[in-house]
Formats: sequence, C-alpha cells, structure tokens
Amino acid sequence: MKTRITELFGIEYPIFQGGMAWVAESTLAAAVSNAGGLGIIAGGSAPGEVIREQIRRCKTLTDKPFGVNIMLMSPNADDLAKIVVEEGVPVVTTGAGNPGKYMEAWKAAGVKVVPVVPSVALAKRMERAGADAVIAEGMESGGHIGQITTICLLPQVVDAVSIPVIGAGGIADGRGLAAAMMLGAEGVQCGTVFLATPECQIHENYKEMVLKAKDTDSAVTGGICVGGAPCRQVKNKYTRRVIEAERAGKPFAEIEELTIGSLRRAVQTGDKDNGSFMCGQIGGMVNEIRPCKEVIETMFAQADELLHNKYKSLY
Ligand code: TUI
Repeated sequence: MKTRITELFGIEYPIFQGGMAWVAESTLAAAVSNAGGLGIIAGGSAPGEVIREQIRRCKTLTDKPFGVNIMLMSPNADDLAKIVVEEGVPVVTTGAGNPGKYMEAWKAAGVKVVPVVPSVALAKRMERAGADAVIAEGMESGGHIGQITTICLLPQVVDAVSIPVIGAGGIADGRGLAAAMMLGAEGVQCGTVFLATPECQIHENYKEMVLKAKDTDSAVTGGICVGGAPCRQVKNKYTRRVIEAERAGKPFAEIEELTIGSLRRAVQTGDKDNGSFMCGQIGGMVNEIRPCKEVIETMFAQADELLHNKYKSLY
C-alpha cells in the first residue's frame, strides 16, 4: 500500500501508533516501527530529560523512523519542542492544542509535523501553518476527545485540506483501515489495539480491562482530565465517582482532585477502582494479546483483501 503517508514518512504500512500518554514508551514505539508502521513515544507530562532518554533508547531498538507526541496542554511542551530538534526526531505529532508557535522551528530543523485535529477548522489552520499531514481523530478514541465521529470528521477534513489525512478513532483491524481509506484517508492511527500487545509496557490489569471491555463499556468524563476536556476510558468506580461529582456540580478543583494521577494509577499500579483506563470504543473488538507485528500485518492483509477482492466480486 503506497500512499503519500508511506512516502512522506518512509514507512512500509500507513499505520501510526497513537502517542498515548504514560503508555507509549520506547519499547512499544520501536516494536511498531520495526513492524513497518510508525511508532510514537508519548511525551505525556514526563520531564523532558525522561523523554530524551526514551528517544535515545528507541534509536538503539530500531533503525526505522519513529515519532514523538507532544501533549500541548502539558507544561513540558516547550522543553519537548526543543528536545525533538536536538535529538533529530524525524516526526512530531501533537495533541490537545494548537502547535502553531513551534511550527517554524520544527520546519527549519526538517522535523515532519503531524497535528491531531478534532475539527475541520483546526485542520485548515494547521495546513496553513505548514503541517505535513494531519490526524483527524474521531470521538470513538480513548483519552481526550473531540465531538465528532470518525466517519463524519474524516471525509470533511479530507475535503478541506490538500495535505494527506490520517484517520483515527475506532480503527483496530483491516476493516477499519479499508473504511478509512474509502473516506479519503491515506493512513490510520491506532491506539487501543496496541494496548493489547506484549510489547506494551502497561500493568496487566490495564490489558485485562481492555480485553474484557464490551462495546458499551467506555465512559466519557466531562472534562477534567485535560483542564476541562472530555476524556474516554473504561467504565469503573473511578468514572462513576467523577461523573457523579460532575452531575452534582461539584467545584472544578474538587473534581480535578479525583482525576489527578488517575492515568498513572491505571498504567503503573493497575488500580482497577481508582485508575483511568483510557481506551477507545473499539475496545469491545480487542479480545486477545497479539504482537505488534501481527497486529500490523493482519490489519494490512485484511484491508488489502477488502480493497482489492471482496468488493470487486460483488459487482
Ligand atoms: O490528546 C489526545 N488524547 C489524549 S491527551 C491525554 S492527556 C493526559 N491525561 C492525563 C495524563 C497525561 C496526559 C489523554 N488522551 N488526543 C488528541 C486530541 N487532540 N484530541 C483532541 C485534541 C485537540 C483538541 C483541541 C486538538 C486540538 C485542539 O485545539 C484547540 C485549539 O487550540 O484550537
């Protein structure tokens, strides 16, 4: 499958691994890149030097391209913006904000910039600012989300910009990849399916929560995890507690108190009652642990079969 995305990033398959905060570290990113996708190290809210180490470690694990995700609402964003340039990271993805102020420095350093966009307006702004591609992420995704579904957002963004568009949100197999291509995407970004891989360094309880989750098992907290932004995770005592507090109109500071450290609790200690187990709606379809290489190769093979054979034989 050759698209502007495979060409631009020098990858075999047009499949990005989402830059999941606290989750996506060098082992996972290198495994995805070695499998022919684009692995991404999440900057999350980690200190810059921790991410520098992760970048250096990733380089020892793969000679393929990989990226770093910068969460723009995090206080580490300025530091990470410099570190990616210093370390010669080839690709930066951004989330939870507008990366406009870093664009000039990144472009001058030859870093390819791919912002996550939840709307057509932001996609257009990013194209004007010099983005190399955009990731149109629907609200099926886990973590911090926008308001529009992938099936509606993706073709509207494709129509609005000339740069290549990567689809994200609700994609975990070849059907999702093929569907995204049909909507005009030239690649996809997947998060949830990579949680269920041996290379993903999260607590076993987190993997179990994802494997057990059914289609209706995620909940959106109204907005606390990123300073008032909606956030999707697996329903548990934590989400019930937060949603109850929101419905009761508790002050923001009180709700924030409940959410601080919740993702870390899920990832590191596997605290099933107090952790935020971020996971997309497609979690209901992720039912087994498979190596990154298998995830990527089967996703591609299934999409290839659908796009080349199945629908041709129907007509
Ligand atoms: O960013 C994400 N997903 C995330 S971020 C996250 S945060 C976090 N929480 C706890 C601990 C550590 C980190 C969890 N999941 N996805 C990309 C995304 N970006 N979704 C929505 C957006 C977005 C929203 C508004 C992008 C741009 C935007 O722009 C607003 C503006 O400035 O115009």
